[in-house]
Amino acid sequence: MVKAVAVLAGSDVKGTIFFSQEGDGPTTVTGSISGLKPGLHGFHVHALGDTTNGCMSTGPHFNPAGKEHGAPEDENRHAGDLGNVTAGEDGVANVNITDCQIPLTGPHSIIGRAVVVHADPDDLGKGGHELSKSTGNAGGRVACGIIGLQG
Ligand SMILES: *[C@@H]1O[C@H](CO)[C@@H](O)[C@H](O)[C@H]1NC(C)=O
Ligand SMILES: CC(=O)N[C@H]1CO[C@H](CO)[C@@H](O)[C@@H]1O
Ligand SMILES: [Cu+2]
Ligand SMILES: [Zn+2]
Repeated sequence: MVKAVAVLAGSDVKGTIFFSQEGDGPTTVTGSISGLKPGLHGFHVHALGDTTNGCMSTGPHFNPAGKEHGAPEDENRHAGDLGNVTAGEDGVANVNITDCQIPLTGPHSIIGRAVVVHADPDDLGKGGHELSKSTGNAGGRVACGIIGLQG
């Protein structure tokens, strides 16, 4: 079992996201994020674990296969496309996602990359906006954290 964690930090938004993967199986993503506006928020793995310029320097969605932006269940999606998380009226989103494209080992490992939560919903590539096919038009990056190995 390989485990990893990302501590999300933003000006109002905070959270902790845990990752675990057994062998070559899917990766489970759990945790919670607080301080969000109620509703849907785009939630992705971005390519770089670089926060020298805050969440802006984490690069685009992690996309080792060179695909378009999409929904987690789509064939044509970035590996980092985890859809959105839903915050309740209290601003808290509980995360519980299982995904096969974000391994914690091997050439496409997400260790050292970043988790980003956005201000707005991810349209999952279907919004018809010029940004739909690259970012899901999910708006600003309200918090991010670098994915690091956990013992
Ligand atoms: C996540 O969801 C699965 C399947 O619904 C459930 O078995 C598991 O307990 C949940 N984990 C957390 C941390 O909520
Ligand atoms: C409205 C919408 O886009 N909902 C999606 C948010 O993300 C979750 C997790 O991927 C999907 O299940 C929803 O369909
Ligand atoms: Cu993103
Ligand atoms: Zn994407």
